[in-house]
Amino acid sequence: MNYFLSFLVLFFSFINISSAATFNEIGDAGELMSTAQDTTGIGSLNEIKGSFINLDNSDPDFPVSDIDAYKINITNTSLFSVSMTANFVDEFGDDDSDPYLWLFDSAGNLVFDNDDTSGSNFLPSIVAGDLALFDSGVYYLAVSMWEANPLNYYNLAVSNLEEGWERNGFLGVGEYELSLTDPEISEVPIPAALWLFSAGLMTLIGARKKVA
Ligand SMILES: [Ca+2]
Ligand SMILES: [Ca+2]
Ligand SMILES: [Ca+2]
Repeated sequence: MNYFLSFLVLFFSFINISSAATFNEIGDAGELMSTAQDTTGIGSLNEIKGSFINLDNSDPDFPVSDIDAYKINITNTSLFSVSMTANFVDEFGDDDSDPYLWLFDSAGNLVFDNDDTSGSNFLPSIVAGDLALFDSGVYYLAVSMWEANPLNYYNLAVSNLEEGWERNGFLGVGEYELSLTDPEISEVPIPAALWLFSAGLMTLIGARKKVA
């Protein structure tokens, strides 16, 4: 590995470790714990970009709205917050930007949900402090349309992400963005990053010694 290459490795491994990142939905994210998309990468995650599609076009009277789940790692629950922007239309082309946010713990159990930020803002949010009483670690963040609820939402039982959802037929199709504070990107391949960083550093030191 020459001096320039080792510098590049060092530079990019450092950039990867330190920079904030956007995760883009890959195809269509699943809606269960087992099919949620891992927000893989290195660094802190500050944005998730995705889209809602009509999952079943076969009967125009019964569109099936999208639900997307993402695996995230929250390092400081008291700082954690989410705000959402969305531009959804229903099956008639009318605005239907009324999504819902759900947060499930590492076992898939529902711990927090929000429909609307306010009476006039139908976009959901999680505000810093909402999760202050919860432990840091792996969570699943899911977005759905209003009134698509995880099973057992209206029962006394705790809803679990792996058990599925019930929908009421409201359709939203379009792009959305989730702006996050705090979460690290989950499933971080730290050993690989550290290896690259160390390899770059050692080569750099070796190159400097040779020069000296
Ligand atoms: Ca989707
Ligand atoms: Ca989906
Ligand atoms: Ca809403």
